[in-house]
This record gives sequence, structure tokens and C-alpha cells, in this order.
Amino acid sequence: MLNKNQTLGEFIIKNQTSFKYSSGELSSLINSIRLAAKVVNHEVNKAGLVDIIGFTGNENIQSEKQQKLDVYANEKFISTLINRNIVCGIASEEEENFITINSSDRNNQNKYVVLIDPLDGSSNIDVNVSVGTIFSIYRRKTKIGTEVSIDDFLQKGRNQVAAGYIIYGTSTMLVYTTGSGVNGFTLNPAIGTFYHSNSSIKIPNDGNIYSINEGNYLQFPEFVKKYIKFCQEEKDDRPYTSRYIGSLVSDFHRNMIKGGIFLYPQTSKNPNGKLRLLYECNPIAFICEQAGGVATNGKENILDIIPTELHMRMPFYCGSKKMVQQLKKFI
Ligand code: AHM
Ligand code: MG
Repeated sequence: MLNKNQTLGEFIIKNQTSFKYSSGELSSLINSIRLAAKVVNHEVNKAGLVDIIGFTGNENIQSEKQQKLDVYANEKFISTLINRNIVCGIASEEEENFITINSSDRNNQNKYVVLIDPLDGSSNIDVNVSVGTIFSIYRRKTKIGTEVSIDDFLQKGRNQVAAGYIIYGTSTMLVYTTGSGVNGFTLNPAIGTFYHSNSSIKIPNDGNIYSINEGNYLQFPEFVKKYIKFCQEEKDDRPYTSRYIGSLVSDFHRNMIKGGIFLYPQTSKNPNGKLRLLYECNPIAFICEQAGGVATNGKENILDIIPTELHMRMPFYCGSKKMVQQLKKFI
């Protein structure tokens, strides 16, 4: 039930018992992400100002402001998770290797690992276009109390315990799922609190938006070219509308609310696609499925793919069920 006066903190506590493995640990973890999101939001919001008054650049003595925002976001999310002693390992799109957290006082008793894309679509910041943070949470596979290993991170998306994103847009939203529906929370910037604004979000079964970087058209596989032509054909409820921001979180969020399909195929420049399976495809696929949609790489459901590398890329097609089914007919 939607109660717009309910804060994200209250919602987390109230729904704690519906988590698959309820111990309070996952609630604290999502709370930490909420906190880091507010800090990053504050910084993202003043990005234009910071540029104008010259607080960025190498000459600046305030070294923390010289950092690019994606590096800043990476550090904020990682340090918040480490300081709160809430996870046993972190993998980030910005880090070459995963991070092992040894908490001596608790003998590394934490059972969750977090995978994060701290600031996705960051090239859009310079032009004041929405960007996002994407996160994905798994239970570790290795024994509690031991060091995490790569196996804890290379899990199929279906094993996710929770996933979500923060969209730094016209308003800032945190959207997440713990496997029982998708809920959205909008930040009231005046008081720095997220309020429950979207309850049990459902993606329309069909839609009329297709989102793809058509500049790469000549490099697309044949079935994608055919599908684009299908979208553009004047027949039935077509032509569809093309909408592409170039910021996955924003493109997906719009399609989830309005109904649509997002496509990032393999190209000659990116023969395995551009998006990363662990930090981008899996969490978005989990949210999409929880909202009633579907995500595929063209052959398999994204959530069933067993990852082989931390930073591996994957072709990605996701959105309204009927639209993805239609795309698959061209394969
Ligand atoms: P990034 O992780 O380097 O920011 O790249 C990911 C972004 C996605 O947000 C977006 O869907 C895609 O790259 C856009 O790529 P392109 O500019 O090739 O269309
Ligand atoms: Mg990214």
C-alpha cells in the first residue's frame, strides 16, 4: 500500500520480515546505500556550479573536489559500506579487483556482497542530464568468517537478494526490490528524506517506446536492424517512439513507467555489447522482472547467465514482455 508520508527508513523496517533471509543485516545494508546516495546526490546536484566557479581541475588545492564525480561516487559508496561494517566484499565498475573486507572485531561475519556501478552514464553530467547509481546484493557463497573469493561475485543474477538504482534526475529517486515487487522513493531535498512515492511498480505488458543508440545501426546484428524497421513501420499501433538518453538508469526508468524496450546489442566496437553483466544488466534485469518485464541477451534470460569475469559485457535487451517477445521473433 502506498503511503506517501512513509519514509524509506520506515518502509525498510516495516518490510524487514518479508525479506527472504531476515536478520536486519540486509535492512542496514540498504540503509547504508540510502545514506551514500544522499551524499552523492548532493555532489551531483552542484556539479554545474562546481565547474563554473572552478572547484574542479588539477590546480585546486581542495583535492577532494578535483575528483571526477564518478570517482567521488565510487569512494563514497565504498567507504560508507566499509565504515558501517555491513558487507564482506564489494565489487565496483570503477575498481579492477573486488574488495575484501576484513572486519577484525566481528571476524568478518557479514554475509552479503555488493556489486555497484557508482555513477552510470557519468558522461551526461557535463550537460546536466540524469545519471544513476546501480547496485546489486548477493549472499556470499563461501563460508562466513572466511575471506571472500571471486565465486562470491560470479553468481548468476537470479541469486540476487536485492537490487536497485538511484536516479539523479529532475527529482532524485531510489528504486529497489528485494524480490517481492519494486518500490520507488523520492527524495525531498529540503529535508534530505526519501518518501515512498511509487508502490509495487509494474511495467506495462506492452509499450510504444524503443530505446537504442541508432548511431550504431550499421554495426547491429541483422535481427536488431529488422526489429528497428518493425518499430518504424506504419502499421497497427506503430511507428513506435524512439527515446534514448544514453544513461541506462534514466532510459530504463522511463520505459518501466511508460512501457518500452531498451536495446544495447553487440557492435563491431563492442563485440560482446557495452553494458556490464554484473553491475548493469543483472540488477536492471532483476528489477525489470520484478516489475513484470523481461531481460535477455538474445539467447538466454540475463538472470540465468553464469558470469565468468567480474567486468564482462553482455548484449542487453530488456523491457515490456510483449516487446521483448516480438524482438525475439526476429532472431
Ligand atoms: P558507463 O558505465 O561508462 O557510464 O557506460 C554505460 C552507459 C549506460 O548508462 C548507457 O546505457 C550506455 O552507456 C550508453 O552508451 P552509448 O553512448 O554507446 O549509447
Ligand atoms: Mg556504467
